[in-house]
Amino acid sequence: MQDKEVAQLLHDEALRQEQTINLIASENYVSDDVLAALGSTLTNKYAEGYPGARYYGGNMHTDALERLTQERALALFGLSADAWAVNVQALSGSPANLAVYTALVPHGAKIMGLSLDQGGHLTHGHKVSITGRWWQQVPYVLDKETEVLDHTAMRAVALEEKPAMLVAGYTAYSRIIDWDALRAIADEAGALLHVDASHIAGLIAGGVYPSPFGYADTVMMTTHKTLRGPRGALIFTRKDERKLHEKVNKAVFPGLQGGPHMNAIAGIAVALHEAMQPEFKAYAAAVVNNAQTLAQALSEKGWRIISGGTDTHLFLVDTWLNGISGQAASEALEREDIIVNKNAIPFDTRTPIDPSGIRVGTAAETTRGKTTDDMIALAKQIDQILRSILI
Ligand code: DSN
Repeated sequence: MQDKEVAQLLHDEALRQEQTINLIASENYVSDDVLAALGSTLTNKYAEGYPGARYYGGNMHTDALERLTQERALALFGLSADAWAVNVQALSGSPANLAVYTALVPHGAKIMGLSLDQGGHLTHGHKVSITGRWWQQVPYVLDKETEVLDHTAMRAVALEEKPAMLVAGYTAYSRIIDWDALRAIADEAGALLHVDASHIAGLIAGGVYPSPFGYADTVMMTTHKTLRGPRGALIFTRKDERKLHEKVNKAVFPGLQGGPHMNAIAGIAVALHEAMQPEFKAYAAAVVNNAQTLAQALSEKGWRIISGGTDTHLFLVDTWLNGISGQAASEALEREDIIVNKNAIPFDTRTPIDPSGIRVGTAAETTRGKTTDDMIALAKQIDQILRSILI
């Protein structure tokens, strides 16, 4: 690379990634093939529109690529093109959720989403997100005792508020979601069911987490978390007489975006192909096994795990119970090259900038070949680091 300054920064970041233990639940390491697709000449190409209907010439190869990506996305989740459509152009998760609401929820109508401090996401209608200004969030919360979804309370909120859309799928929730129960609540309230499967996408693809496709009207997922692709998003829409998929396509382009990032779409296609291989099933199972082992080992050392454990790639630790804020915990771990993020825990009494816990995820380290033995050693190391700042 001619640009020495940028080359140095790229080198430094590569080294940082190599030399640290990455427990950030939303990150992963892509393959060299995904990186090659991202760094390809496709970044030079404008492809506004959809395959066969572009606004620029020279799109014969991007048309084929986008169609291939769509076919792979449907195939990975066992969906037929008659029943489901998929849009592969959204730039990432937040714009993808925005596109779904823009398409399907009238301006000012109600979106029922899990509160941010309980494990939801900003774009599930939080007031600091545009989704909380253009639509009205009706929040739901977890059961205070068990720290899992409380379907009875959810149903009561849904029937009282009659939201236009129920949003399920979270950023800091470690348990199996009962899609059937959520579909029933949405139906009773007359709401659409939108699933944000960003965190669990790879687990669903790998067959270790229940699929929401039999229940949802729309499923959005980012491609760079457990799915292990480049940054991007897929929006799956049920195809029926409601024509939801046509509305979603129009919301993505021309509603919210111009030209799609075709190099990222190529990277997504590669990642989807990788996720169809038998090794990916083994990977997904190992991710969950590692998370469960790490959570159990930390619990045995006296750290409270929210909801008592995990069924996924992630879990929350209540560090404040042992006298350490989430900020102090994440800083202490980073000094020893273990990277996590501070995170609110359900019913947190502290602020989002210095909450009561940390979020821990195993997708990235499992990609690097870490085993359950490594998780037990890691729990010991984390425990020692955190206890060292107590004295
Ligand atoms: N930033 C993502 C996460 O860490 O979960 C969600 O947008």
